[in-house]
Amino acid sequence: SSAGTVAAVDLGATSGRVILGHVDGRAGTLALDHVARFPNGPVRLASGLHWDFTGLTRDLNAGLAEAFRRAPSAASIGVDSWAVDYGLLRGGRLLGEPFHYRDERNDRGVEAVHAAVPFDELYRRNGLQFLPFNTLYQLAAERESGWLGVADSLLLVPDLVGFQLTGARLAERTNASTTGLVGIASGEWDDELIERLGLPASVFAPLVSPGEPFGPLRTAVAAELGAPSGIEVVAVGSHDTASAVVAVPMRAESAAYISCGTWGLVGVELEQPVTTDAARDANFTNERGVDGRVRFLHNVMGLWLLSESVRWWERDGDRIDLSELLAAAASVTAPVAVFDADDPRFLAPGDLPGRIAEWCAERGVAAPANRAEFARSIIESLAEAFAGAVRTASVLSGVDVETIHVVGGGALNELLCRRTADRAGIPVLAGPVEATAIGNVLVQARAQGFVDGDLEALRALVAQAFAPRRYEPVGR
Ligand code: LRH
Repeated sequence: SSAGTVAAVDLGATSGRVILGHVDGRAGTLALDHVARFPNGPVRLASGLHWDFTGLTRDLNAGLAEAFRRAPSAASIGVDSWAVDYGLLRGGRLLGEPFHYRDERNDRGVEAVHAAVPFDELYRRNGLQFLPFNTLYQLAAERESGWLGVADSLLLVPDLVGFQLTGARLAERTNASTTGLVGIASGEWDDELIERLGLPASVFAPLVSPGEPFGPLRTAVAAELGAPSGIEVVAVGSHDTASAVVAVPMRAESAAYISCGTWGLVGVELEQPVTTDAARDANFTNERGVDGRVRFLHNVMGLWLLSESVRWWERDGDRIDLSELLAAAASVTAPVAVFDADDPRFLAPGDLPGRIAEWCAERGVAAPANRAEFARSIIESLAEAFAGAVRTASVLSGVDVETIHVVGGGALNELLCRRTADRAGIPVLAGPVEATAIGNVLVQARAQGFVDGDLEALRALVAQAFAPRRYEPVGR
């Protein structure tokens, strides 16, 4: 191994970022340089809730240009974002702004898909938990719009960014696994399923695995960005959660992880999928990880519950200081409602405090009385859902969980980490916060030969560079 620098583009719900990663495999060091941060919120158009992909492209190109000014010898670029969303193209031209998965069009799609292929069978084929926004349901809704018939290609968002940068049409495997259209056993597009759902097989791009080349930059792009000569885009775990799991400093035989940002992805890493009836009924997913590992996990609603509540409270121009709100939540002494964080009513943007109050009213439970109590109720409900999902993951997979790793923004939330440890009765190791960017960087660094080894070797590097913070469980 040697040393070098790579650029990670991470498109999250709270922001998009360009981050440089400096990796020295011989010295065993890893450092991040945050180059650019830009908004990545959805935009509501007449047709529904969409990405602002055009604005995003402008901002991320500016971020990459700045990255190359700082690191003129950067070796590669890797792109990750949240799962399931895609753009449609014809002749290389994007057919409108991609839909955002929180758009409400999916319900019709679910019915149509399950009428054609019952969920039991889907689960046996693709191993995915039921989430109403999985790409296959979005596409069933899309079919009605007519645009799917016009498109000649479909690219998931990180692949769409890769296409803009390189002109290559490829589908990175970890993210492709979240479409519901990749066979769990084959790891390839499930052409029979695609046909039964009435989808055009020709729109799906060839699959590539993390670490494989995606392509060199288009000449015009390289010039515009002032890119180092010879720089290429490398496929990473382009599903953000796949990249995050790479950077969990865990021993997978005895650990669970919670990749906690907008979502709380709670599970374990396995060598083989678990698609038993019990796993299906518990709504556990088998997403494809880096190096062919399986991310056996459940989606818990996550910090969205808090951020969207804050957004609601701020809608009239109020400004809320998040750390003050969390401090107030930590000092609430009255018992607060613990609601079902998995309830689908919390998925769509809007009045989340109102929906939490409605959930409580339906059950005759006292609703939180002020913002501090709402925040506490959200944290307690998340901690309870996290603890429950860790127990279920352990039972279903046979992994004897001795530690719970919390990575992502949630690792900064002390109250959440502490209450998760308490409610699970298992120590929590918090950090790194930047797991997704680190996983993106490390897979590129390995492809460039800056580090060697399997995921365990990469995780050892992470543990050394970002020592986790430990929370011991104290009563429930
Ligand atoms: C987290 C995430 C998650 C998906 C959801 C759509 O950012 O990628 O793994 O289920 O977004």
